[in-house]
Amino acid sequence: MGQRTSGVTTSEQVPPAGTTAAPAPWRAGWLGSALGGIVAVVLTLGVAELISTLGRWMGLLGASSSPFVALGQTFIQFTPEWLKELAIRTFGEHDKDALTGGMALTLLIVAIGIGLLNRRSPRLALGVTALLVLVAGAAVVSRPGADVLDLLPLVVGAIAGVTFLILLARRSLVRDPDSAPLADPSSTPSSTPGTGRRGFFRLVGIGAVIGVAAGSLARLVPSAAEVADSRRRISLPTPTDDQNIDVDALTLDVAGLTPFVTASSDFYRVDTAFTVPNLTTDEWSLRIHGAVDREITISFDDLLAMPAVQRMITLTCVSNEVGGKLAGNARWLGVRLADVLAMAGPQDGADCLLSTSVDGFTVTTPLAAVTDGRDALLAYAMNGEPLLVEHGFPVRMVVPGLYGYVSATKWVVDLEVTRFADVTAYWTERGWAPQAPIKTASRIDVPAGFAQLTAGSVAVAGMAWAQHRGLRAVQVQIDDGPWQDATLSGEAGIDTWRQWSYPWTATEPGIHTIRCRAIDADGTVQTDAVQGVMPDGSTGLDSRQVTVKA
Ligand SMILES: Nc1nc2c(c(=O)[nH]1)N[C@H]1C(S)=C(S)[C@@H](COP(=O)(O)O)O[C@H]1N2
Ligand SMILES: [Mo]
Repeated sequence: MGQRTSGVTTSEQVPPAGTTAAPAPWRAGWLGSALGGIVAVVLTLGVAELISTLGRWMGLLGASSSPFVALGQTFIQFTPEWLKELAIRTFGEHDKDALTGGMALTLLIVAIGIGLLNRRSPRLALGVTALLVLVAGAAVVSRPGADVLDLLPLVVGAIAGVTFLILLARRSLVRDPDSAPLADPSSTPSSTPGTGRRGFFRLVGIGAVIGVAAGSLARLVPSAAEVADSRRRISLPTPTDDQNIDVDALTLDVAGLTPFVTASSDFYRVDTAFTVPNLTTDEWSLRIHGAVDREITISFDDLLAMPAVQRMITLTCVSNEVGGKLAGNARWLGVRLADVLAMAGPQDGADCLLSTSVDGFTVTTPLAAVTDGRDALLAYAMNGEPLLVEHGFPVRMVVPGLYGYVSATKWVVDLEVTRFADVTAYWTERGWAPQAPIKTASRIDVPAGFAQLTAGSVAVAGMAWAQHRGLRAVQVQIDDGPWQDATLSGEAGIDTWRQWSYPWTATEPGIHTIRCRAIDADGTVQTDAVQGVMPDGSTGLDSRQVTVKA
């Protein structure tokens, strides 16, 4: 055996006896080996953490699929009560940090141990590693609610770590009496590129970078589990100002008609988010700046502490075709946008509110629409529950009377008071109109197109809206007959849609066309001029062709 010096400074060593002809093989020192072990563990846990985060984010894995979390929880579970109490007494609120620190220290010692073993006997190092992976795996699957799939992050992480250890051992080739050679002894390892001292430390560097990058990436993306937890923990304030709408009293009873209130899970969804932003209430804050007297930033708790307002408001997408389904009605609970803006003090000359979501989507809204007294809200709840993540959790904008792309910013984190002359927004940059009030619309829900009907009484029914103007009437026309008034459901307010129904006595067999149109509260009749959705919303009348059987 050649003389071993310790430390990373070791470079060339005396060749082991019996290999005199070959160039001197290099062998890592104690420090280098320990470092290798640490990097192997960092790599294993970093990769596992990233996969666990991605898996939870996609809803495929549970919280315990993170080996670190599973180990910590298992540790807590097996800690005797007296030790737990001691920890809480000693560290107080920081008892979890103390646990994390303790675990990190334990892992560090284990990592150094594996690194040193890998120097002397790679086989033994792999054996010990396998044992540790088994322990971690047992911790993962024994967590309540865990299943076998939750092992995936650990398994992939362990494969990365073990591969790393094997490669590392090959970089410090030495014929060791305790372990079989890992490479062909007749080769000249230290002269092969990628072996020897340089190769060893390059590999350690690469492993460290991958491990740390994977771990940080996992930290950057708060997992869906965390957001779900944040959502569960919210206790919603009781509205100080509520419309107290009796939904049943407003609802028409016609089979197949769209419900007056849209269930949150059925609400149409339109956004540019490939994956929904995951933002916890702790991470959320709203900055209000631009042409204001004082720039402010408010937290989620600040928002909850403000007077809470609950309003029924119907949202509509500009991309809704005539007769389309891109509209939904919900109870929104939140704070008046005007109240929040007033805290910052918008200055004269501004006419635009530029809002930005956490994923960079932008919206320009007329400042007047937010301050003219209508129920423009910063909403944090929908139908009595915190917003669903897809619908903007934790906070979104809702402005009655404007299409979503100019008003309804989800995951909103920034409000800038500005001028339309100075800014553009995501969709207005792509040719859609900067000013886009919702157009008066009506649609037929029943009967379905091309329905085969039995002669007699036929229920024709549907939805109509003219947000922030209100509806006066909905009318129905059969073929080229006169326009007849339909029955309107009760009115929750001028910002919500209404159901309508018309009892048609279908006597003549054959094909018939049913049309509908709405008249807004100003008396303006919905236009029959056909226009596509671009640039500011579709127009035209909805119609259905049906057959009355003989
Ligand atoms: N952050 C963000 N907010 C957004 C959008 C978006 O793409 N990103 N789309 C807007 C559009 S076009 C509409 S119609 C509404 C739809 O809201 P909903 O998905 O809750 O129904 O959200 C608006 N808010
Ligand atoms: Mo939209």
